[in-house]
Amino acid sequence: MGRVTEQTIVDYHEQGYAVVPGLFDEQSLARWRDRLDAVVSGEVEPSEGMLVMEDVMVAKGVVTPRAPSEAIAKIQDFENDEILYSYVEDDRLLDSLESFIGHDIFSIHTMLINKPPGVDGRHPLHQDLLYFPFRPADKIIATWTALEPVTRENGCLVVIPGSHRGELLEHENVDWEFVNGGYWGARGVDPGGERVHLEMDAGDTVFFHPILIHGSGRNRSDGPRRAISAHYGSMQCTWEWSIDDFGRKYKVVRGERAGQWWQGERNADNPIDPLKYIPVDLEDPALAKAARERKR
Ligand SMILES: O=C(O)CCC(=O)C(=O)O
Repeated sequence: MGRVTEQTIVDYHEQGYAVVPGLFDEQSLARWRDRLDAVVSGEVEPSEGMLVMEDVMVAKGVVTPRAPSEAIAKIQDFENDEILYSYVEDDRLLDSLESFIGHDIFSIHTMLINKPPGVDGRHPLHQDLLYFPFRPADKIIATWTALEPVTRENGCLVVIPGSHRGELLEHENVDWEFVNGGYWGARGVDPGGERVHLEMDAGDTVFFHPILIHGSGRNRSDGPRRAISAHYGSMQCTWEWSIDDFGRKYKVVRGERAGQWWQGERNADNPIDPLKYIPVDLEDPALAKAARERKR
């Protein structure tokens, strides 16, 4: 079984990401894949709060999927699905995370990215911090685990090494014909700059910083390209957005308060306006409300 080593930590701090090969065994991966398949095929009802997002080309009738599993771009917010959430609370991940962000850890966000063949499905280069009200950025981290081998052909992650040392950039709607909702692109990324394609085997896991610029290509293979992913924060983080509340709580997954739900302490000094970074055709109801209020 793979594990975080001293070199993993050095790489993470230098590059903004680090891959741990073989962190998960095939049995664990099969359980998550089967559950994903059951949800996307409609065999299992989505759990409370789960968002199952159809690919934009399917939704617009441009592509007719060969199977229901090829219609879905991603699933979000699976904290009420016991099988999928077992990824987020898995000790192999949490033990690893302690080396990056310390002992008291909460879960910020959960995601399964399906990326079927036959659609565009690209994810523009972006920074995940855009989506999160918590700071400091250095105390937030993403995990992304390949549920099958991911290659340039099937649309593996692409990263810009060292970009985590920059600032959070403004993001925009990219001018591609078909882009999934909420997939924004960072403004001003050097088109000729260095990029690394993270080809990974099933079970390999990349840990990455929320300011790291990353995205993914199209799935040009004939099969699926699935990944399970989560974001975590240290409980030293505070809520720093000017938008006060999403009406949701976050689960503590490590430390003395593990198992409790938490809202994050508010930090009212220098509040961050998320709308400075996000284009304003907003689908998220909380952000849309904030945009309306800002216009008044
Ligand atoms: O898995 C992918 O293709 C990209 C996922 C990603 O970058 C994200 O959701 O922030």
